[in-house]
Amino acid sequence: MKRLAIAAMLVVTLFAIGGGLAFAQDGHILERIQDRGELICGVNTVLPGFGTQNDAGDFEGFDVDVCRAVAAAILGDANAVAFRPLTAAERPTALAGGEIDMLSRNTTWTLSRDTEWGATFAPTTFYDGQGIMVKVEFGVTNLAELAGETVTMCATAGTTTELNITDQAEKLDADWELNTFQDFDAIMDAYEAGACDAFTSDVSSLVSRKATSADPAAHLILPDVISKEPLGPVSPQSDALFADIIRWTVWGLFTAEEFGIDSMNIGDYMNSEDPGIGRFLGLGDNVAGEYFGINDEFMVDVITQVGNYAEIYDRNLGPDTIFGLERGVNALWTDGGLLYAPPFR
Ligand SMILES: N[C@@H](CCC(=O)N[C@@H](CS)C(=O)NCC(=O)O)C(=O)O
Repeated sequence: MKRLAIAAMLVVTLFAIGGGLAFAQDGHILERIQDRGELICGVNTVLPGFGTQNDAGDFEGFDVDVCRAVAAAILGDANAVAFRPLTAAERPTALAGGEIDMLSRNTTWTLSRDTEWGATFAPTTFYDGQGIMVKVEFGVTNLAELAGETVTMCATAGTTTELNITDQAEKLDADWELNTFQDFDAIMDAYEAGACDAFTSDVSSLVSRKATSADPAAHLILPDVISKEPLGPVSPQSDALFADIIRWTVWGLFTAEEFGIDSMNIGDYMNSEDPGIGRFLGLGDNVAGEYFGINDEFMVDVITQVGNYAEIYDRNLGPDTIFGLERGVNALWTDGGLLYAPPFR
């Protein structure tokens, strides 16, 4: 009798562990991407440098390339992506409703989003902060001066931007009226037309909008940064395996840069005798992608087709683009920045 009870308890325990493992892994999103032969990625289309659609209708930008990297990792094809344009406010429902597999759209990692959105945030791909832009003719050169003015401030609805600026106005006891818009283009139009004295957003997007405006020299981004905006890809919390794939693909982009492996020289590394590189690229007997149920050489596809982190950054945002963004804190940890990946082993 006693033995039977113990056996029953053992069965229940094993079942619970098995069930737990199955839940922790899941994999339904990976399966659906593999069946469909395409990754559905939610993106911005009005943020040059991060997410836009060019005249030929192709999507491009830093966040868009992160979608392509994940498609290359899973499907071996960086072009196997269906891009789904989303406004800021549409993000949580698109993610929760399964309309998209993942989101790569200048999205800030916060506690409430990590929980209430039912989301899993991948490692930060771009460390940003919130800034404020004014017209030079407005005559204000920093936040303290702006605090003394009566200001109509404009921001995108459904963003951390509107929450942070509300905090800031309260802290500074400033007479600022906040107008929010669903559409980012509408803010820029209102600001250009003089309906907004100041335009607040992530600094990277202010740089983007200033550089692509009719007269960039007419605008000033104030030197004050009022928040931390760690931006990165997001996937549904229900699928830890898929989240792991995104996570390790992002870390793979950092690691490739750290090893000095890029889309041009990767051929030189395909017979590397360095065990760390062999493991990273999944060469020979090394298991890499198999841990997730994808190709062992998944990082070879990512690097060959999309490049390493530095290539993605330089192509979309770097000194040779109109945005001319320095790497700053977005440099590798070995260069004094914040990008740091755990070991591929
Ligand atoms: N990083 C912030 C802001 C994201 C955001 O959507 N920002 C605006 C301005 S940078 C934007 O991209 N708007 C475009 C749109 O909503 O279509 C967040 O995650 O809430």
